[in-house]
Amino acid sequence: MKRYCYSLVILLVIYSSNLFAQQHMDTEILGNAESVTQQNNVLLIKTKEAEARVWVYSPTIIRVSISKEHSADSSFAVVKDPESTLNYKETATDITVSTSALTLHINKSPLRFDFSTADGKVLSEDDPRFGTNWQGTRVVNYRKLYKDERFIGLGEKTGNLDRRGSAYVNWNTDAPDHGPKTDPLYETFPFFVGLHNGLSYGLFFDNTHKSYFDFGASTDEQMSWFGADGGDMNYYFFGAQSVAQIIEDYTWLTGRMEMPPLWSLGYQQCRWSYMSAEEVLDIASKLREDKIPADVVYCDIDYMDHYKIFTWNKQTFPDPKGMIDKLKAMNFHLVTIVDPGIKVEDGYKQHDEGVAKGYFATYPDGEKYIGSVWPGRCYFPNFTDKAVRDWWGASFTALTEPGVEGFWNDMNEPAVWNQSIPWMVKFGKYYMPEIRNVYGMQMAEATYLGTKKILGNKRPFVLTRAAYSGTQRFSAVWTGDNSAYDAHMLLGQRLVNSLGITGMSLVGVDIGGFTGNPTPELMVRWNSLGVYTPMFRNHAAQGTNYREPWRWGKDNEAIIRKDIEQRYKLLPYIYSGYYQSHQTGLPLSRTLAIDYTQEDSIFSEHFQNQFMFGDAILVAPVESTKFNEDVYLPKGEWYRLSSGEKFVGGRIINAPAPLTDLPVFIKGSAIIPMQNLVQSTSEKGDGILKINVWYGSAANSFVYYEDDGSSYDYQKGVYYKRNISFDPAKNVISLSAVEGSFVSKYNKIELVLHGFKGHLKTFKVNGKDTKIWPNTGDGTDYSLFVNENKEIKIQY
Ligand code: NBV
Repeated sequence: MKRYCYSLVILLVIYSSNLFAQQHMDTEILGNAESVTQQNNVLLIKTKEAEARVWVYSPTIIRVSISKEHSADSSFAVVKDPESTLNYKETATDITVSTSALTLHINKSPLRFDFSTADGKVLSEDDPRFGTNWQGTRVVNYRKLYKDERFIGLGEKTGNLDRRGSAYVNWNTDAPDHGPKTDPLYETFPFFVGLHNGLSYGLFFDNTHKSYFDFGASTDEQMSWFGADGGDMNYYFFGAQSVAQIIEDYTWLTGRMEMPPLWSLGYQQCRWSYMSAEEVLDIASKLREDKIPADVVYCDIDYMDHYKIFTWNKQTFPDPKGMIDKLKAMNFHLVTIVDPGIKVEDGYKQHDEGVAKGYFATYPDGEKYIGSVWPGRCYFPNFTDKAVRDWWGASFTALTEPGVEGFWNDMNEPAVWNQSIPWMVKFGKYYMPEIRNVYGMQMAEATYLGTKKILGNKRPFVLTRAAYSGTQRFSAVWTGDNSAYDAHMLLGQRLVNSLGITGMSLVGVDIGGFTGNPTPELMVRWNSLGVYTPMFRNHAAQGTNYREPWRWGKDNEAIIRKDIEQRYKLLPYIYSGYYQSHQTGLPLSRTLAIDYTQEDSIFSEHFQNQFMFGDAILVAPVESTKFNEDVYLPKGEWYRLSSGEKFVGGRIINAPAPLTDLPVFIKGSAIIPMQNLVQSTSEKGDGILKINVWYGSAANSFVYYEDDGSSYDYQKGVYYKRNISFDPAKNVISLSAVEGSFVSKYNKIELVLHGFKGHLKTFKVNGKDTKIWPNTGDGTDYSLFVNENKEIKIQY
């Protein structure tokens, strides 16, 4: 018996140690370079275990991809091929790849990749001990962490602007009730910018699997690391020496937004849900009646028949075209929601077609995967397949025929009730873990390209909740289900600013907070911040108090109205800002880390929410319970927009911040085109474009851009563009000759000068003495009209 017991114990020990051996994963190292060859534009470096490939995309972008088994080289994010020639030198110990801007130094034994500027300043290096290695399918890259290194980026991530000491996971997640620290949220942007020693670099880890970024959070400050559950160590390294230029390079690689429809930049009124056509029309009429400028109303899920996508509820929305025609007559555009889940129901068009064509996600044995969402049991389209995207895109006729022009993609993480989709579920050739992070982006692509095709030459507006790098090519994003409290308002601003670093310019938050009920003060304050939010949408959850501007009493409504009016006055500037995003990728809302990277104060917790709205407007968000606020003004000259008071920057000021006056500052030498009030973007207005210039000691210029705001004709040269410049050294303001064939909707240009007191002498337009009149009694603001498409030179 005793012997029997002993052998049982021994057997158990052997069994459990086997179990351990099965569970234990060794760390596999990358090893040493054994062969180095060039194949066309790729440098191939083989080790015993793996292969590293190096491409030069441009003088400032080098790609490294390390894999044990490189599969087909495809990317959901990247739209460019390498455009520069590969230049490298090899010695017994090293390989050096160089461009005019960047040097990649590769150590052969062990294989390590270190980047520096062309003149030898170290930008970022592998951790010499660990570099890239694997644990099972998990691949990780360990990097040196510099003492003063800061990190910004990763898109929709909570926490501080400076991500040093924090760790994040990318795994697109429906995150209702998230707080200022929740991670992950809905979107994946595996791109960050590192800053140290006055230098900058960017790194885009193009891997769609669940991924991890650790900026010194867990490593006793020894190193930073990033990695993923599967796929390759495939990254693009950006070596430009400014954050703006790195963003430009990142969006060159992953694409830029097209010009958005002008109407989508106006005020948008939403709610889950306006329950009937009558209610939608009432909301629109009331906005007009109360003279709240607005352009958009939304239909959330309740417009559908049992939540079936591409249907209308016949009882509550009996005549969608009739309703939309009435909205159009009031200058409104309608946006409707669509979710990815297709109800399992025989006889429902999208169900029957999708089943017949095999367009839905399946278990490995081919059985269709079913998850429950709004409509009940649902199938999920495989948006990674072009045929499925085309089919999905073509289905939008059900919405476009009655006149819908905006398409809101929700629940596309994808979200299913109380469950996560099993790992074995297949979307075509991809298993769920590889595809989850791009599912929403692929849905947005299908929606954008499909509706663009149906609408002909009209720009659709697409808004998505889930996203991956490159989504800017197809869609706007919003930050999901936020909450009605102050810290969430500030968090939202950081999310918007951070999304800007990762190429997303058209970004919104639910103004007022989706869940919970804002106090009147919070509503007013958040609305005033909404003026300076790229997408300006008021939205609220089912069961919450109504949020429309008139629900807050006459006095508050008056403040809300005045703020929304300011948004409409700024539209010429805002639209030109989107032209910048379209051309260079620079976002409309910019963390101060873009323009004022080297000023330490901007990273402090107190000032990290401040941002530039376009080139020239600095906004300091303030909680609704505070009526003055410390604001850090970066180096330079600033004017408080509301009072004209001038400040010298590089210091903290205490700014009065009543609910009627969010602290907004204009940069000295700013050039800001504005218009007089209109009630919607469809209104013609009084035809006056007001070019505002604030006096400053530095020369400045601004590209004013205009087109029809609704078609793609701008891509054929039908736009109106001119460069406006201000040169205080020569006392000259000039407007270049108009470029492009579009006829501006403004037939008069009014030049409005601010803060020019003591700087004005004679006044000549193209050499001729011209009349100028004061706008204010104190001799600081002046106006004059100039009307010519040719170059205009104003000497003052
Ligand atoms: O469609 C209803 C809501 C929508 O209003 C919200 O903006 C989304 O983020 N949607 C989520 C589904 C609600 C699930 C509780």
